[in-house]
This record gives sequence, structure tokens and C-alpha cells, in this order.
Amino acid sequence: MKTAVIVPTYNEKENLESLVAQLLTLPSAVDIIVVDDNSPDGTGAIADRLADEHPGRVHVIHRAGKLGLGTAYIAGFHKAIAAGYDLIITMDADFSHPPKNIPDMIAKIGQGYDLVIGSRYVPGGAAIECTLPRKMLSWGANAFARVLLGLKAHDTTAGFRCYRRQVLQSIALDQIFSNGYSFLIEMLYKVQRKGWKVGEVPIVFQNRRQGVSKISRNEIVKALYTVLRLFRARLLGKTA
Ligand SMILES: Nc1nc2c(ncn2[C@@H]2O[C@H](COP(=O)(O)OP(=O)(O)O)[C@@H](O)[C@H]2O)c(=O)[nH]1
Ligand SMILES: [Mg+2]
Repeated sequence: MKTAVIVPTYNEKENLESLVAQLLTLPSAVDIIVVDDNSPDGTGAIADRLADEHPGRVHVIHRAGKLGLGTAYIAGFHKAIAAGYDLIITMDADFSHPPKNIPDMIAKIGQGYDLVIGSRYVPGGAAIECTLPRKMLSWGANAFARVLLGLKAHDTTAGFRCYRRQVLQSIALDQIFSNGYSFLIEMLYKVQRKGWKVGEVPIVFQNRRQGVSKISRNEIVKALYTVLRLFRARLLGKTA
């Protein structure tokens, strides 16, 4: 199956080149779509060089400025669908999502799953070297989303995912309201409501070694709002 890995980047100059090198040597052949938001640190130029060095394997979408993680994923999805990829993976550029788990995710799709999450919260999974506030935030966001939205997956905020293209084509991507991190919860909610089969494979999530996290207090508030908005829609029996 033709597979694309979408890597959104904002100031990831320390990470992108080694990540791309690891992805290109995986036992499962994957192509890469970098979505860079005009990173001030020059990540976009590194992405262009990698695309030149690996024609057809590395693609780059440049956007004018920091437009958010959700719309970065959507831009990547449109490109991957148009280019005919069967499987579309999303992952962070910062090595929190281990490339070596990608073959496990693809294998799980082969067992009949439509979306596979690289999950911290199934047996064998873990989050290491994360600060306590970050662990509590992740735990709280997951508990909240699972209870209010009835999500069955255990890691509902994970950005490490593998979608079958049909899943993405079944969802009106441009109507997804949330941007940023809450996009991940909204997307999972929509996928589950459509009846697609969601699976998880364990990963050991490691806190980033290089660069800084872009998660902000504002994103946390927006994620809270997203869950409450979807909960209300769920109660009223609306689709979203
Ligand atoms: N293109 C783009 N990438 C982003 C944006 N915000 C975050 N990213 C990237 O999305 C991924 C996840 O962000 P990260 O800072 O690692 O968040 P964290 O893992 O929650 O701390 C990283 O690869 C970031 O570089 C954005 O607004 N635009
Ligand atoms: Mg990260």
C-alpha cells in the first residue's frame, strides 16, 4: 500500500533531517509530506533541500505563516489523497513518535482497522521523560474526552495516527471547526461516529529532546471548548 507520512513543522531545524533519514530507511516504504508554516528557524529551506535530494519521496507544502496544526494536517491530507496514497500517517517532527512503530501501525491496518493510533495508553505503551504537569494534562484531556464524547480509544489526543484514505475521504475535512490540538479529538470523534474501526498499537512516547513544544495555554482552553461543543452536539443528536 502506498503510504505517505505527513510531518507538520514549525521550528524543527534540529529534528527534520534526521527524522526524514529514519523514515526513508524503514522496512515499510513511505513517502513524506512536510507541511511547514514559514518557520523562522529555516526548517522550510531544509525541507526543500531534502525534497531535492529525494525526488518523489519527500514533498513540501509551504504556508505563509503559523496557521495551526489542524489546518497543516488538512493541507497534507488533501495533497496525499490527490497523489493517490492509500495510507496516510501523521506524526510530530520531534521524535516523540518513534518511526520504528510505523510498520506495526501499517500491520494493524492490514488486520482490518481503518484508523490506527500510536498509543501511550494501551498495554506496552508509555510516556517517558514527560513533566508531571504535561502527564496530568494529557491524562485529564483523555479522561474528559472519553467520558463526554464516548470515545473508545485510550489515547484520544495522540498525533501519531495511520488513516486509510477512505476514512479521510468520508469526512468533510474543511468543515472541521477546530484547529490546533483539539483537531485531533474532533477528528477521532468524527471517525468513530462514521463507524470506522479504530485500533491502537503501543508506543513509548518520549519527550522531545530538541526544540520547544508549541502547545500553549490557549490551545488547552480551545481543546476544552472543543470537547464541550462536541458533547453538546452529541446530546442534541447532531452529527457535530
Ligand atoms: N505547520 C505547522 N506545524 C506545527 C504547528 N504547531 C505545531 N506544529 C508541529 O506539529 C508537531 C507537534 O507540535 P509539538 O510542539 O511537538 O507539540 P507537543 O508534542 O504537543 O508538545 C511538531 O512537529 C510541530 O513542529 C503549526 O502551527 N503549523
Ligand atoms: Mg511533540
